[in-house]
Amino acid sequence: MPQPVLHIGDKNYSSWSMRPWLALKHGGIAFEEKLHSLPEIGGKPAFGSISPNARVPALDVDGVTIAESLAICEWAAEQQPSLWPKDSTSRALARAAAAIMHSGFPNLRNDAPMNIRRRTDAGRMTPDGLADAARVDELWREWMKRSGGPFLFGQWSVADAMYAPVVTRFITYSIPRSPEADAYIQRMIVEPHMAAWIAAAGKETRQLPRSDIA
Ligand SMILES: N[C@@H](CCC(=O)N[C@@H](CS)C(=O)NCC(=O)O)C(=O)O
Repeated sequence: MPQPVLHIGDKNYSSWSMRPWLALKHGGIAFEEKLHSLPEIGGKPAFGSISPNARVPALDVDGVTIAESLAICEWAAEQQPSLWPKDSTSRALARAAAAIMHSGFPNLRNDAPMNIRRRTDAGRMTPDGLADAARVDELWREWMKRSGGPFLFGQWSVADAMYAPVVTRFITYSIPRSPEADAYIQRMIVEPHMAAWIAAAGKETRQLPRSDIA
C-alpha cells in the first residue's frame, strides 16, 4: 500500500498544517509530506486541485483525500488510539478542547497569525484578541490541573496538536501569560516533533507580506 501523503503549507505560516503533521508524527505513522506555498493574499482558496475544501492540510490515503485538520487527526488516532486519552471522560474533554480550538478564538487567529520566525509584541493585538489568548491560558490551566499534566490531558494528545500553533503565537507576539501556561509552552517547544517543525520553519526563507509586515 502506498504511504499516505500529507499536503501542508509553509511550516512558518500554516497553523492548520502543523496540527495533523504533529498527530501523525506522534502516532508513529509513516507518511510523505508535500509542501505547497500558501497564497500571498487571502481570498479565494488556492488548493482546489489538492483537496475538497481547496485548503491544506489534506491527506491522501486509501484512494481518497481527507480534508480538515481535525478529521486527519482523527484518522491518525484510528491508527494509533493513544493519540487520545484512554479514560473516556478525559477523552471527551480532550475532543471538546480540540473542537473549541477548531471553531473558536477568531480574534486571536486574526490578530496574531502564526509566524514562527517572527518576534514582535502584543501591542499590535486588539483587546478581543488578547481576551481570546487569556481564555486559552485559563482553559490550559483548568485542563492541566485536572489531568496533572505534563500536557493538557496527561500524555501528549490530539488536543495538544490543536493548540500547538497557539503555543507559537504566545512566543511570536510576546503575549502575557500565567506561569502555568508558560511552563506548558516551554514543554511543548522542546518536545522533539514540535521542535523539528519549528526548526524547519526557521530554515524557510519565503515571506508573506500579510503576515510579516502587518
Ligand atoms: N478548517 C480547515 C482550515 C484550513 C486552512 O484554512 N488552511 C489554510 C492554510 S493554514 C489554507 O489552505 N489557505 C489557503 C487559502 O486560503 O487559499 C482545517 O482545519 O484544515
